[in-house]
Amino acid sequence: MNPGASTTDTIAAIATPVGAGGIGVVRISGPESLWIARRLTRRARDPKPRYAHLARVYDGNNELIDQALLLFMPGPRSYTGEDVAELSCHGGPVALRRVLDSALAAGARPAGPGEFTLRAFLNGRLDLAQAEAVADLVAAPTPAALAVAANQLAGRLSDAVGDMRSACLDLLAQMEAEVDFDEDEVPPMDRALLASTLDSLHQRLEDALATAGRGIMQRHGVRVALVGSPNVGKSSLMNALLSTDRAIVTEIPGTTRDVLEESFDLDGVPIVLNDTAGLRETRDPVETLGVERSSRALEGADAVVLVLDASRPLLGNDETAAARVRTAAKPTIVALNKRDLPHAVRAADVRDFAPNAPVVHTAAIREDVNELREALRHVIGLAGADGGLALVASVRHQEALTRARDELAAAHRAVSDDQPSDLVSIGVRGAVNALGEITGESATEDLLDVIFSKFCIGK
Ligand SMILES: Nc1nc2c(ncn2[C@@H]2O[C@H](COP(=O)(O)OP(=O)(O)OP(=O)(O)O)[C@@H](O)[C@H]2O)c(=O)[nH]1
Ligand SMILES: [Mg+2]
Repeated sequence: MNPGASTTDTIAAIATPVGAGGIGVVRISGPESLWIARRLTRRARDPKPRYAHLARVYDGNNELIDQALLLFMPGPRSYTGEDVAELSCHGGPVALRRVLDSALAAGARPAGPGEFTLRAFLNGRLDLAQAEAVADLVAAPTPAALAVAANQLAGRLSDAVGDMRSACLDLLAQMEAEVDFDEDEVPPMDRALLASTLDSLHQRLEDALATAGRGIMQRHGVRVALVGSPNVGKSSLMNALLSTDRAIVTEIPGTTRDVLEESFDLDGVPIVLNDTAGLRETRDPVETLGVERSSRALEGADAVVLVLDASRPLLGNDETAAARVRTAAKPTIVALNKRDLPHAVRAADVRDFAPNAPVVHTAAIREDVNELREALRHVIGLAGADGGLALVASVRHQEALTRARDELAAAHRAVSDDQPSDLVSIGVRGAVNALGEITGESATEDLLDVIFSKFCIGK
């Protein structure tokens, strides 16, 4: 897909997921879409705009393919801003493929990933942050992530960014007038007022950025690996956290051979749990492979739970597992499991296992994992965080806002150092550009390519 491509051609795609479904939609957008839709449905007259017409759909050889609802939405008041025709067919993959092929034979070309939404952006129907929200909405892993995406699509982030950008543009206009005209034509800006305006913009950026950590976690999830020596209860803890019997549990050490992965929702943040094979020296070739995979899971994790069996004295394998966890240097929680049994290990005994890591007590067998949940909230920064809806939920937006904030800080320093307005304006212009990357005013073709290539086809 080339974001710079003209939007004068007509694109078509199956907009619903692959497989059989109640309904499957073929979407067509561009100047030829009305003509193509009429051709496919053999309609003598134009369909009424935004009206569902029952229609038979034929291929190029006049063979009946399906019966569908035809919906025609003329531009510019359509999703893409162009003429859009949608055929809601019976959702069988063969029928849909044939309807699409017929649209292509009639002159459309296959749409690239995200190309409908790209056109919506290029035609000014959505700004870039809203276009990204479309993909996030589709992919939202939890209700909290969905709420952030829905609000972003509704323009919550765009409005905030747009406000800050236009405040910066106002400042720039005043400063440029000051540089271009004599003092008697344009009086110089009040420096104290300029400094306080920059201050308040800086604060608004800080406030937005303060929501980014939580927002990004809600969008991507947090990967947590359960590691430890064999038989300590890693798989049982996984099951307890998920409240299911996902992992096989037996009293035989070395039960888990492969890394298991499953998600659960912790305060709206998707936690991707990895249960791993117990770490120990072994000659069993299958177990050896499992232990290697455990190490990779440890490396790939955002946080680690080091699981120990508190009902028996610590063993060499526990020390080895702890050493690996220390080397991985990830945020860590130590779980002393099997607290329902008489304990042989206390929190003080394992202080050196993972210095500074919180130590919690669990009894996976009784689903007693509240302390672990609470420690997870703290370790990933959920505890104490403002539970409100995050404004910022992507690393791209976080980076652009950070740049805008730093540019404004530079502008503020220039004011404090009594620098002339043209030097102050460099930082303000930098902030305008950084903010415009979020909403798209200053987005390059390469950036658009990166963003839209992540979309699914048909969106
Ligand atoms: N009493 C008690 N037993 C537990 C607890 N958690 C796990 N167990 C028992 O400990 C044994 C091992 O549990 P698993 O969950 O398979 O341990 P694991 O760490 O996944 O073991 P590997 O996969 O072999 O590394 C099983 O017999 C469990 O029933 C607990 O909290 N209390
Ligand atoms: Mg296991």
